[in-house]
Amino acid sequence: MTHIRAIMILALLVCLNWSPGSLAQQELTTLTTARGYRLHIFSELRPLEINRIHSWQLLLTDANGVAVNEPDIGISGGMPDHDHGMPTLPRITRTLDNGRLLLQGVRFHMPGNWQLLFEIKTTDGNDSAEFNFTL
Ligand SMILES: [Cu+2]
Repeated sequence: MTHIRAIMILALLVCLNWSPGSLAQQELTTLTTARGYRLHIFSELRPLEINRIHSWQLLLTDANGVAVNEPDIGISGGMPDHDHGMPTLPRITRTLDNGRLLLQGVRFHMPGNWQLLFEIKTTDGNDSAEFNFTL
């Protein structure tokens, strides 16, 4: 009986895509609108804090979980409820040894609902993704 319960819990965790690593690294993901690619966000600041400038790492993977080669990603965003943008202009500055893109200059200057927009160009065409969160 306990075995069955353990297997059920394990199956549930697999369904939720849970792993100790992703939790510790605070990986956040969102799907792209056109191709359903997954954009993984790894924040170097965790939990996120108000007014702390920091970097994110981005990784784009296809439906098979394979990293998409050399995507060009532009970032914009702001607070839709307040009708203002971001206080900084975060930009991807380089590709890291682990294949992730380094996004520098991330800062959120007030609590509330934030929306980030990613314009994505790959060899497969143009795509986009939206990432919403509350601080
Ligand atoms: Cu605001």
